[in-house]
Amino acid sequence: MITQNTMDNQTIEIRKQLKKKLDPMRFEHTLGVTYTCQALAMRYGYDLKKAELAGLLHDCAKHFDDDTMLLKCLKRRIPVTEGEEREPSLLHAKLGAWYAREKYGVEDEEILNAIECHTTGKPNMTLLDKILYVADYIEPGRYKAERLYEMRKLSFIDLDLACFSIMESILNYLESTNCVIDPTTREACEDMRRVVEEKKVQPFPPSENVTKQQETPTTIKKEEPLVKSVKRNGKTRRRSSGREKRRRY
Ligand code: DGI
Ligand code: FE
Ligand code: FE
Repeated sequence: MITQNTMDNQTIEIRKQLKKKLDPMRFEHTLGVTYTCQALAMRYGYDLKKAELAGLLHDCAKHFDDDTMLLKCLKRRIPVTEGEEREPSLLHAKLGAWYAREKYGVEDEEILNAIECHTTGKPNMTLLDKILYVADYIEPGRYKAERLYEMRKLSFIDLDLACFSIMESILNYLESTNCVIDPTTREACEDMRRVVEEKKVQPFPPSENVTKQQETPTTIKKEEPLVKSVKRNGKTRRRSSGREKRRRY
């Protein structure tokens, strides 16, 4: 069932709490992600209330420093992977899901899972996982993310393709730096590549598409190539995005 009444007491209370805990920029980002989650939920036929809660709470543990996050995870027996131990900032997603359940009273597993995987993604992402992952990248307050204009437009045309393109672009960036890459970040990207490739091989005819939640790439008229190529020494190569700026605000 699609819930329409989203601005209820729970939402108002969560907003109040988050406004106190998060710094003003993070709070604004949170609201941006929330509205974008709801817009994508409208586009792809998902529950607006659940999309709202996922957006509101996705960064609710972002204000802790690395050591505090590690300690909190150990104390609460939240499993920490080797990648997370080396890059504890990734833990804000897992810890956020814990806070969403224990402190903000969210019981819905779909919402908690979406919060938990919002930074790295994961294989077999659900519709809400993808909505949150994409919204986090394209929300209106972002301005440093790579190919934002293109990604914002694509997100409302083909969510899978947008999700894959964002993952690929983040992975390219991470590979261009010396930072630790969690295996889940790579696995998520490879899985979305497979999903996008499979849709290309087995497209639904547009007439059968009306009941589907997402359009297939074959029904889309693209104005720009998604993967930009450059010619060098007579050979066509993919343009490296690794040198472009990391998304920060
Ligand atoms: O919390 P936000 O800043 O809104 O965004 P986020 O939760 O997506 O996480 C911030 C960064 O984490 C983002 O720039 C991409 C990065 N990231 C994703 N996977 C990995 C990663 N960073 C490292 N070091 N390793 C990863 O595997
Ligand atoms: Fe985050
Ligand atoms: Fe975020």
